[in-house]
Amino acid sequence: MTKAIITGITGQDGAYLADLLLSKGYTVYGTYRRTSSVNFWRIEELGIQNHPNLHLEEYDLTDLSANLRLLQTTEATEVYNLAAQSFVGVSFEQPVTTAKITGLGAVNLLEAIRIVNPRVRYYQASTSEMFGKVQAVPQREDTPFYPRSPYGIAKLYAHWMTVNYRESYGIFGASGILFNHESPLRGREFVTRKITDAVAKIKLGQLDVVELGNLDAKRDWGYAKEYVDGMWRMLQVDTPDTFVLATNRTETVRDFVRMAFKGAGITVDFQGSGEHETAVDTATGQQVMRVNPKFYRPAEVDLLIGDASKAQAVLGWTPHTTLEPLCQMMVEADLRRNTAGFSF
Ligand code: NDP
Ligand code: GDR
Repeated sequence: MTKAIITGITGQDGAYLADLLLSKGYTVYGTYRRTSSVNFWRIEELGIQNHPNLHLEEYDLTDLSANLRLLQTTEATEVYNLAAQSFVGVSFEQPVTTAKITGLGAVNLLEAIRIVNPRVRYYQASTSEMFGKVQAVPQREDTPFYPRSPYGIAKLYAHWMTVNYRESYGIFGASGILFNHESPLRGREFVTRKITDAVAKIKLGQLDVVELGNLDAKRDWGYAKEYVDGMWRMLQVDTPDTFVLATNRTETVRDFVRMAFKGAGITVDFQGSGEHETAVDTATGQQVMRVNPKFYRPAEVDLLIGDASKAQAVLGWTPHTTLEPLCQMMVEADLRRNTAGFSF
């Protein structure tokens, strides 16, 4: 029975990956942080919180001794490093914390692997944010990086450390450059879930209007459940490498707003521009979305669209869920939750 560590099991990808590995017969050690109110709602929604092969380990990525102990006590042979301060917006407010967790944290884990068991296979959760101010369209593994946020810069450091441990010590370090991936388990601070949750509340009469930032940003949005399968595949091949996972389609935040309202049976019209842009329900004339510049970022990533043909050729990985059904799935989940009177 293969033993795997997933750092960040309380996050979106950690929950889906745990579900996948358990279904493959793995023993999973999922890490969570000691906080005053630990939240396991995602693994509860997936129904795996009491799975006999799932072990929850209290842990912090920034503590080297915790990483050493985790490697020693679990004797895991696969490590998926998903833990991070992953919100780009917050990284501008907390650049040092982001660097410590998202950047240096990965090195703690790589060092623990080097010391405890260099044969462990390591997955680093890299990101399309490393492309930042994009140098080519679409972005591939060989596209030059130009990160535009403290988060993107911290992730680029962790990415290169993974490559360096691969080249210096022969450690099996795989780096997945994943483009945005969403799901009903997405955190509400990220734009897609912020929108679908607000749309559900507006539909149910619990909210009047949602405020957003830059509507012109373009993202390549896929389905998280399919992306964690790509992570697993990266650790099953003979040679560690770097792979892009993406859908090769890009849409604006504005398009996603329109799609989400449509999913709840509301047609919207966009009016005005820039910080005065609004969206109005065509049936009622009510304003349901407006721009608030407080959600603008000091530096923005304008356009992301990825080319995953290397992952397709080497890993046999392809995305299947397109944005419309993904958005619909998220709207319906948020309608259900808000009807029941709760939403995480
Ligand atoms: P989430 O923000 O949902 O989850 C992040 C996880 O990291 C949470 O479990 C969080 O715990 C944990 N964490 C944060 N700080 C620490 C710490 N100091 N020690 C231990 N654990 C910590 O992210 P996603 O699931 O969306 O993403 C997973 C990974 O993939 C992240 O590294 C992200 O940066 C990266 N990524 C995500 C993409 C996406 O579109 N989702 C795209 C590309 C990369 P807690 O619940 O306690 O906060
Ligand atoms: P991103 O995701 O920054 O791409 O990082 P996010 O959903 O936060 O932003 C996407 C785009 O939407 C614009 N935007 C808003 N964003 C948020 N959060 N809230 C708003 O109100 C809002 N209005 C407009 C943003 O400016 C941005 O252009 C995600 C994270 O999961 C990272 O961890 C991951 O590495 C990348 O995706 C790939």
